[in-house]
Amino acid sequence: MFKLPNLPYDYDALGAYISKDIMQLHHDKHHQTYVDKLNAAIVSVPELEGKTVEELLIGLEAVPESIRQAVRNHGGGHYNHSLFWEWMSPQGGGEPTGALATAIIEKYGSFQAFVDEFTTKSLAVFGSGWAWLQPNLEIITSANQDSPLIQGLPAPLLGLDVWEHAYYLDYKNKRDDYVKSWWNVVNWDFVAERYKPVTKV
Ligand code: MN3
Repeated sequence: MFKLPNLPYDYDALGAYISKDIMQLHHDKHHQTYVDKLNAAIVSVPELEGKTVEELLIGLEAVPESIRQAVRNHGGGHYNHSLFWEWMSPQGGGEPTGALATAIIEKYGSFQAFVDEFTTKSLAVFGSGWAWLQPNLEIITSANQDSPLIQGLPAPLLGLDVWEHAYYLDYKNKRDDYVKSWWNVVNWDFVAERYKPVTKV
C-alpha cells in the first residue's frame, strides 16, 4: 500500500510564499486523495502489488486498462507531489551552484533567462498541469497529473505544480504571482542531487 509521505518541514515553514493553509490542504487533502485512490485501484489488480509508483508509471501501458487511467492520474499525483514537497524548502531560493549552475547558464545564457523561460512555460499551461526541468535541461509541461515518466522520459530534476489548488487560497487567479513567489523556496540542493547522475560519465 502506498503511504502519504510526511512534509519535510512544518506546514507554515514556507512563510509568506506559500501559506500554512495551502500546505495543509495540498498535502493532507489533495495528496492524501491521490494516495487513497491509487491504493483503491491497485487493490483490484493483485499482480501489481509490490510495484513502486515509478515502475507503475514507466510501465503504464502494461497496467490493465480497467485501472490504467486511475494509475495515470493518482499514481502520477502521488509521484509528482512526493517530489514537489522536496523541491521546496524554507532554506530554498537563490540560485543553484556547481555543475548544475554551469550547465543551466551554458544552455540558457543566464540563470535569469532560464527562470524567465520556465516561468513563461508554467504560465502557458492551460488549466491544470505541471512544468518540468528535465535532465537534458529542456523545459516541458504536462496536463493534469501526467508525469514525464509515462512519456518514456527520464525523471524530472524539478517540477512546478500549477493546478489552482496549489495557489488559489493565497494568490486567487494570479498564477504569475504564485510562480514569481515560488522561486524563493526552490530547493536547489535537492535539484543538484538529482542532476548528479547526469554528469557522471
Ligand atoms: Mn497539487
